Amino acid sequence: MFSFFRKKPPTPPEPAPVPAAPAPVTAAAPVAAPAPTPVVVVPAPVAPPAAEPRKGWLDKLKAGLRKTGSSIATVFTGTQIDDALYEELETALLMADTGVKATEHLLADLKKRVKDNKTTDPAAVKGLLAEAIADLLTPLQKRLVIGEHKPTVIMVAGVNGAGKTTSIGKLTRHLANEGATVLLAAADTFRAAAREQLAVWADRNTVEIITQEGGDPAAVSFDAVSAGKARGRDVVLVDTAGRLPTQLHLMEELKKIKRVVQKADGTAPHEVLLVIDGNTGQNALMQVKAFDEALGLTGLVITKLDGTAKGGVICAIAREKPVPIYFIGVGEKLEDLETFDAKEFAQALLN
Ligand SMILES: Nc1nc2c(ncn2[C@@H]2O[C@H](COP(=O)(O)OP(=O)(O)OP(=O)(O)O)[C@@H](O)[C@H]2O)c(=O)[nH]1
Ligand SMILES: [Mg+2]
Repeated sequence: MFSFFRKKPPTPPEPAPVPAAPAPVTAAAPVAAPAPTPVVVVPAPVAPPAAEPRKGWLDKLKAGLRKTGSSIATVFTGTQIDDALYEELETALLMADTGVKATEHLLADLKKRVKDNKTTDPAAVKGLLAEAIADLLTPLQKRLVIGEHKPTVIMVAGVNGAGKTTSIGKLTRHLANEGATVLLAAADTFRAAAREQLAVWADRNTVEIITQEGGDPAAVSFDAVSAGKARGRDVVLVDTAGRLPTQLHLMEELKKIKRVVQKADGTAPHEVLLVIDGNTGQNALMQVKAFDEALGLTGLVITKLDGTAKGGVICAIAREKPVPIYFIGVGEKLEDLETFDAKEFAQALLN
């Protein structure tokens, strides 16, 4: 069983039919009075999507991580479990961006498992390693919850090109498909294309975008959260411009967005997500630490694990800065965003 996100409590459906779709993009800043947009809110269906899409997605993840998998697999092709095997494994894990601390942890854990199981066959050690990795990653496995607050305000940050807007687009479509009304704040006011990029993903009936070309990102976010509250939307997603943690003035701007969102809704933001390009290697851990210090992260989205990403950095995050991973991206299509499953990921990493 699998659900993309959890929704609670479900909103009772309105019987009114949806009329012809209005223009998908609402440029409204500052926000006017609550718009009587006739939107039918359907409770999230409990039934999970068919297993097939997830299988296709898993195949992409496995293909992306194959290089890591095959270099780790060669470690277990010998006939003995000895120091040389552990040394080779240490190298393979470090090369996969696992980092020193997580690698040390995994080796110690693995040795214990080998001893406890009285394992003598190197091939069986690979299975034990998969279990050790899955156990390390399990604390990161968490579902995004929608519906505890109305709207649930989700702020999204990350370095340039990490995949923020694409991931927001995919998430928006998933939410809209399940009947949630979504309001997007295009707080990336630097690029005119950012709004159009979001609009492409927007579902005609259930998604609106608040934007202001060249405006202040914090003001746009404030307007969006106010509008989300006034219009009774389920989710407000705030897309921010990419920035490096070393660009201190831009990090200050992010903090300001968060403060201003809080002003619009005392309980918001309910989620602060960091989007990380899976190819970033060990630098990903630094990004988690820096953005967490500035914003207090509640979750991560790891993208581009379909490319040349090595995947081990997720173990480093689990060991050194455990922030839940809500979603993983393995491509540019809607179905290429999926929930994170520790066991599945461990197996994909060692396939
Ligand atoms: N292969 C692959 N490409 C991705 C994935 N996610 C995003 N991309 C691509 O990465 C590029 C950057 O994505 P954006 O969503 O624009 O990134 P962003 O973080 O919003 O970028 P800025 O707003 O400029 O900081 C685009 O070409 C996306 O199609 C993924 O999971 N896999
Ligand atoms: Mg963007």
